[in-house]
Amino acid sequence: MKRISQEMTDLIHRGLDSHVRLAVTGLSRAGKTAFISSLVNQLVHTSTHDNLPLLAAARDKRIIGAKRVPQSNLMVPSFGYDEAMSQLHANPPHWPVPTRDVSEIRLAIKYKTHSRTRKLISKTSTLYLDVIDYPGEWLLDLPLLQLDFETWSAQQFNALHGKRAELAQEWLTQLDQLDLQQEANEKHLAEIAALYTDYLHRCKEAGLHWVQPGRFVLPGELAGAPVLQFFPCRPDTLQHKNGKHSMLALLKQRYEEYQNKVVKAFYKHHFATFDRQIVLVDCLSPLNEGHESFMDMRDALEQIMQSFRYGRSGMLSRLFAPKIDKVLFAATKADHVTPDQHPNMVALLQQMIHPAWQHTAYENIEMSCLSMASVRATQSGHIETGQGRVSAIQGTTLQGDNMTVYPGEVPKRLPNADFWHNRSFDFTAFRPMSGHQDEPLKHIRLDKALDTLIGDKLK
Ligand SMILES: Nc1nc2c(ncn2[C@@H]2O[C@H](COP(=O)(O)OP(=O)(O)OP(=O)(O)O)[C@@H](O)[C@H]2O)c(=O)[nH]1
Ligand SMILES: [Mg+2]
Repeated sequence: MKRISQEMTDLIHRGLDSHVRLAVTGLSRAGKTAFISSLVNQLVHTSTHDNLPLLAAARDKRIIGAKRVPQSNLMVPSFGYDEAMSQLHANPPHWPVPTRDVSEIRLAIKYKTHSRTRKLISKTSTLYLDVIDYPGEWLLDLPLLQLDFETWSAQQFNALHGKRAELAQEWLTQLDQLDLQQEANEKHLAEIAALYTDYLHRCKEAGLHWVQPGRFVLPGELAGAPVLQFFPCRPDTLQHKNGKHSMLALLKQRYEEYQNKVVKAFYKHHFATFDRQIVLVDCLSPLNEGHESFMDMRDALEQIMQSFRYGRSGMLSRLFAPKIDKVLFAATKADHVTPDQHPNMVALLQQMIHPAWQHTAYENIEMSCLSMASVRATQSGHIETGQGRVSAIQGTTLQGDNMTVYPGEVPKRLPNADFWHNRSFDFTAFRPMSGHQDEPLKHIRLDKALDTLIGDKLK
């Protein structure tokens, strides 16, 4: 009898425990690794520190403790939390190294429940939180599923103007010497594909983030695989009839393989398992870089948003049945600017995503925006100048110099090209602030992000 009742209690407990898969994405350098490291670090410290006042469960002292537990999906690499923390706690502290692939980490958060019904059975529950890190570039590939090779090629060539046209020169020279009707030669194809991949990398270095196929710049485990060896062709060279074994036939075959084995596989095995999503956006770097880079970031964001537009009848829904019901867009690295500029950061981010957001039906998905800093690198305060007191931030540059600066105003509307002519905005990269290992990392509004993303699961 005792055994049965123990089994019953276990069963009820399991029924009460919940599980959330929180996906974290953003274009490269958006701040994903810093965010996940800080999220884990904050949650494991919250039972002993008042570090998350904007997360209701933490503020009400209902979180009993959080710890890392083995992840459920054994086929995905583990998120490098210990490595990231040892870099952030080094002397001097430095930022974690760039990551290139999907990874995940699992936390068990034990909390005192609020809910009357839950309380009747047990006073405590556990939320299992899986946090998954994946490159935002992979979401740029979704539109490929609806484009055949010819249409995709035409789109890529349409986009070849401005900086892109310059950066593509080497690849184009080789492409123009290629006879698409000749018999397929894998080695030759690999060489031109390498030049195309170089071009995409150069776009990213120049601050242009809309690159397709997204896996070419962040291949993860597919680096060097033939499925990543193809490229778009000039539309006027695609009209000829081609043989079954021609270069063109092989290119098309690889493109289709990429659609099926890479893009679809990601949506099916990863994306469709996510419950909640945070998209990190670094709006400040494109402000530093210029108009073209800024507009490009906006386009890339619009493309990323298409992945959340699945509704009940969309193509994605039919294929993979995704279940994300909340998406939070977060403007990261807010500690780069003075606090009075934070509302402008949010307004700017909202304007970047609003057109796409308003003109399409995001059925049953809640979306919101905020600004935050996962790991603070600066302190804010005031300095006295000839004109009076002005707000400023203070930090240590990557070279080790202490600096107090006023980085400028963040425009609250989408800036036009003139903004960059009278450059009024410039920010410096700082080292993360040093802190003791026993103390949680310093952040700005990471707790607000957590409350939006998982607050309802901690009731
Ligand atoms: N000041 C400040 N800088 C940040 C913060 N988060 C990230 N950064 C800066 O942004 C850089 C990139 O952050 P990561 O967390 O590595 O970004 P990521 O999205 O994981 O980048 P990839 O792994 O390359 O895709 C860091 O090296 C820092 O310089 C933050 O909260 N504050
Ligand atoms: Mg990373």
